[in-house]
Amino acid sequence: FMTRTYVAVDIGASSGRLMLANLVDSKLVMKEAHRFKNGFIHDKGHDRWNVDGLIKEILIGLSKIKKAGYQNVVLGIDTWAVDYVLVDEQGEKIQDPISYRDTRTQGSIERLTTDLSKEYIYQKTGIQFLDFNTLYQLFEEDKDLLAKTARIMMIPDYIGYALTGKAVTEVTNASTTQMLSLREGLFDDHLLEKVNVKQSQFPKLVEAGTILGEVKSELSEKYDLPKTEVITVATHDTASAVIGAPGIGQKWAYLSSGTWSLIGAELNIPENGEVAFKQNYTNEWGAYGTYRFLKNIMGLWLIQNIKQELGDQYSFAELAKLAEEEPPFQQLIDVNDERFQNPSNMIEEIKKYCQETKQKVPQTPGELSMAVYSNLSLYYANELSILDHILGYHIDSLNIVGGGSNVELMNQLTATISGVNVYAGPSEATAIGNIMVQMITKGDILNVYLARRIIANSFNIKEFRPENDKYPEILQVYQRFLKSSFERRK
Ligand code: LFR
Repeated sequence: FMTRTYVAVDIGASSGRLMLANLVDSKLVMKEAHRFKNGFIHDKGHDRWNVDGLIKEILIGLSKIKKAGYQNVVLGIDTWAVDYVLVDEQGEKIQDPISYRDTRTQGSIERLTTDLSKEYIYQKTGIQFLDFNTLYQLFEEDKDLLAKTARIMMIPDYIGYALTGKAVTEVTNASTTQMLSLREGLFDDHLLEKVNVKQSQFPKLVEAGTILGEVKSELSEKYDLPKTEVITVATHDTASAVIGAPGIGQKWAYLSSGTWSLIGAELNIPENGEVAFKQNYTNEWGAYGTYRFLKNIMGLWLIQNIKQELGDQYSFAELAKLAEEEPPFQQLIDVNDERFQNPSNMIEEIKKYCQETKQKVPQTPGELSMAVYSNLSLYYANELSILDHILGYHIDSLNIVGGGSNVELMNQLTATISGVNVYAGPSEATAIGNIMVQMITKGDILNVYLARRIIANSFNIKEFRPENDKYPEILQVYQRFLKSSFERRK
């Protein structure tokens, strides 16, 4: 028995892909149909995404799928969060969207919260304070452009609109704007007013797992596409990744490891109390009424930049191999320090950081990679203990998904330092979660619980157990270090 064919369009900050999927005898079978690069470019004073280019790549991918013999597909789109496209009365994009890494929002949190307290915003929204949240981006937006704006569309919603002509605002991604009210489930008027936008500028809110519509016939004809039905999935990539995590263990946490590392737990009720606020945990909305209680960690962004600055002479796998030849924990780095968000040169920034903190300066590609991997692992282990503290129970396993789950060195270090079993894989969890929501919407799978069982049975998930007493004390040392680092940052 084989189901119909599904396509996941999954676009991250550094690359995008179209994955083809079927259920064959209750196993999920996936293959890549098309892959392309993504990245922001500096244009007209800002770092911007080439969203038209991304749409073009999707159309190219779909026409390849048709050529491979598929006449009929279902499709879902997910991308990174917080960024948006301004659309005018005629339904045209006003400008290329500005990237969340653009410097325009530096200091915006402070500026916006002079008369609206952080506590108030957190109580309302339950969303972590990141200076790139849509709230602060809109606060810094060009007022003339906003006045011309008929609709504000989040990136994946805009792509869906460009393909089908239908506009919606999907909630998992909308929650990352930091403008949705937890209590009402709608955009909060007070916050909208603060940034000069109106409820009516957002297309209607929909849950993940709703049918959007068919790809426009003019596009189908021009690009020779299969008949394509678009479903609004969990359009925030991290929300899709959480659905795509197999959920192994009793009290499991996930780590979606890509450009960002998102670590946290899936909750049925939001946790926006004082400790969560102080620890800057977020309650992003998940599919099917869940909350993604998590924290953003700078993630493989550090390695992606190092790789690029080394002229791409090493692959990620080669960098991991070189790192393995170096001893871990040669220096402690607060990987979430803002200075690593968009430095002009990552390698130099890391070296400077080590000089300023009077630590050994990593020099070779292996030393630099090990510095990043070992500090990311430490940061993960630290967050697991914070999660235990906030949630009031012990997390007993960590499901690492995404590209970073291929780095065995980090999986093992994380297990050893945290004392928790790590289950690594699938690395394509985001595309898988995207597909699963489509399959549930079309009735090929009953619910998320079964979807996760199918995922666990379809992919090779590796277990990493803690190696006892290998690095005694290192986590405590790191915790003290982070504490003093936070104090410095304040
Ligand atoms: C990961 C991610 C994170 C979000 C960041 C910016 O790709 O979506 O969840 O905080 O990108 O949008």
